[in-house]
Amino acid sequence: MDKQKLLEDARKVLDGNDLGLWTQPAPGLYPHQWLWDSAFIAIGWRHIDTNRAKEEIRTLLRSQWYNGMIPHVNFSSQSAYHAGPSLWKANVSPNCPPHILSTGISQPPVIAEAVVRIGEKLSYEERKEWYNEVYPSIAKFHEWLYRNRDPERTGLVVIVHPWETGMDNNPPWMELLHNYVVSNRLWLMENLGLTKFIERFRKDTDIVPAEERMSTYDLHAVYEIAQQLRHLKYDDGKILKKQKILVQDLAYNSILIRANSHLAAIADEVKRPLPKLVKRACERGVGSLDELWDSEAGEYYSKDYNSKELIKVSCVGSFLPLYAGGLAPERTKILLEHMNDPLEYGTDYAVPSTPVNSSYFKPHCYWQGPVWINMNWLIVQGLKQNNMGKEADKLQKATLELVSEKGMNEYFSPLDGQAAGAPRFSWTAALVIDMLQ
Ligand code: 9WN
Repeated sequence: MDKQKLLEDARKVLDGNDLGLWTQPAPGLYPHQWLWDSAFIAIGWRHIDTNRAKEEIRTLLRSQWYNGMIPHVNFSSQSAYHAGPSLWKANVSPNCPPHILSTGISQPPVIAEAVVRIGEKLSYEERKEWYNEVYPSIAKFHEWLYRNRDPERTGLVVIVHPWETGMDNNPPWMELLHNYVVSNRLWLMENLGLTKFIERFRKDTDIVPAEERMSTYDLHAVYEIAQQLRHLKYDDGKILKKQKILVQDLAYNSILIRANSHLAAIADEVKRPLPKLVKRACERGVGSLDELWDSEAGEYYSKDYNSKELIKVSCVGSFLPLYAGGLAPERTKILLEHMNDPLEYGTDYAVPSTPVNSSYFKPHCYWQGPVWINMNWLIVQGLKQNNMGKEADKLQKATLELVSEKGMNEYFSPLDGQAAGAPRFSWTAALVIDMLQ
């Protein structure tokens, strides 16, 4: 692997997608600012220019709603996108500031991680200034999550839309989606055989082949859920009472638990109090995930908030408790066995987003099989913090080799490494830069 060339290629992708105050994830397909993309992207930018990395986060924080929510997409008005402002009409919510054009949902809270990583590159004084600047918004965001999305104070927040997970068509969510009739319109579309016809009007498949994206049925189900949330004016209280598809999502909560530790470290450095609910979440730490552990399967799962049942369908999110914090060594060992088992996640190119023995597995289809570089990055951090340094190094090296061989794509087949999705994908480039340092 030619590390210098890889670094230069990654740098070119970031430069090419840089729009000054923020970075588009991929030209054409994703022309706006996404929450977790920008956090990962800032983790790359910090090695090139810390001011530019800060700007990425500042732009994101400027899209914050009055109630603390940071939206999953911050729209730049001009560019066409398949699920743009007219789907969301976010200003039906009194919480959406009038100058903001955004979606009405959020995405995994990787922001505190990015803020701390940028902080590592600054002098003590600069870091304090940086932390003082961003702390109030991030604390407000985490507080919103616990106040509005965990009203029963279970320690696990509820996710209300598959796009909030960032892993759009991941199997546990699709399992729920297929078990409920999302709407009559969708039922008719499927049963009158209209799906094929409707497929012609998709915008995303003009750019990426249809077999690498969500199915038309699933995509329309996802649009329908967005419309249902819009009708409820994005009021979390009403959403948690009325919606059928609500999940205490494993990956989301794992990321949030790690983010809380970062937030606590920031608060400590700038001598500010943590919001009470966040402090409580910090005390619970990875222990909150215990109720998602299924000892029989030796696996963590997401939970259906309405039925209170675990959704016993595996996806790459199963490994994110490693990222959340220090797990009991027996659990880490069991998770690694799943990761290395050739019948599950032990593919030639690691780590697949869905295990090969799952009925959902499709090697090129989005979050139902392909390897994603952000997932590998999160798992590498998780392995490191669980004293699995050798395994972390191995996965990091394999990840860099994969991108070096196949390109800066959005995702890759776990069977033969074939590149798929959008080319010149920003977080692939940013996290490659980070791993190369
Ligand atoms: C919907 C931008 C985003 C990522 C998500 C990824 C994909 C959007 C889409 O692109 O989702 O949010 O249009 O398919 O699944 O993780 O943040 O890169």
